[in-house]
Amino acid sequence: MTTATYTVTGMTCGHCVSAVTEEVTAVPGVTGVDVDLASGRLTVTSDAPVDDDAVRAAVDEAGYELTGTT
Ligand SMILES: [Cu+2]
Repeated sequence: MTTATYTVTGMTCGHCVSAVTEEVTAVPGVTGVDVDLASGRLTVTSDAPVDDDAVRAAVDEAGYELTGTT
């Protein structure tokens, strides 16, 4: 199992959190998504490492911006 953490900006409420969670959950290989609204931290769990660009595209699709990877 792999866990990757990213920073997302632009989220302001629970709706934003669900939008990001929904889009990122749809990325192939992703098994778990956790979003912390206060810090903008996005934690993605997967069986194998997921392409950062795929996560970035999913966050973009939700209407927000992935500004960092950690
Ligand atoms: Cu919102």
